[in-house]
Amino acid sequence: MLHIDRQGGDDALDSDADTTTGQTALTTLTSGENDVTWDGGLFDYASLGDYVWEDLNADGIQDVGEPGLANVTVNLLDGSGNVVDSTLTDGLGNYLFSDLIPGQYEVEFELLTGYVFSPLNIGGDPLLDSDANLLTGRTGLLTLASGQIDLSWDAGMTVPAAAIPEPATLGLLGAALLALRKRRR
Ligand SMILES: [Ca+2]
Ligand SMILES: [Ca+2]
Ligand SMILES: [Ca+2]
Ligand SMILES: [Ca+2]
Repeated sequence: MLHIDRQGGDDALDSDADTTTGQTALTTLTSGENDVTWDGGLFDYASLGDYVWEDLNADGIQDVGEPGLANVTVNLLDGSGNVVDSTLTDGLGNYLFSDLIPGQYEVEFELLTGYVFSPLNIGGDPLLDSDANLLTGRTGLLTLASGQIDLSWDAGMTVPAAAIPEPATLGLLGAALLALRKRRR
């Protein structure tokens, strides 16, 4: 029989029974233990982060002097594309999802108003590049191993050059140029 739950509405809580099982197991551990049993095996929780920055020169690389961006919404998706957690970058542009069961995830960065994403996967260093798809803001599926702390999932945002001149200013400038041309004829 179909059951439609109209209460709660928190997909993150009800979408993954395995997650619930894993977290229930954790509550039975004595303090100091970090391994939990899941699907018959042992694992350590994994973490995922960690940075959104303003890519001032729009080259897709985290350069010295480029600041972090605060209050950027970062969503954590499971391997099926469901949002399982969400957070904001702190004052330094950092974010972190911790206590994660090893497996497949995807990170989704929400673009700040007036910005575009930096070009992704530029240069050879995954710790210094941007990983957000220019259209979706998503990293693509990534895999976390047991105990892994992967801080290589970052996003650069930049104010597009074309957006810097005010349209109204351009209009006035255009009108002035037209007037000049007419006077010269
Ligand atoms: Ca840069
Ligand atoms: Ca990358
Ligand atoms: Ca990266
Ligand atoms: Ca990083």
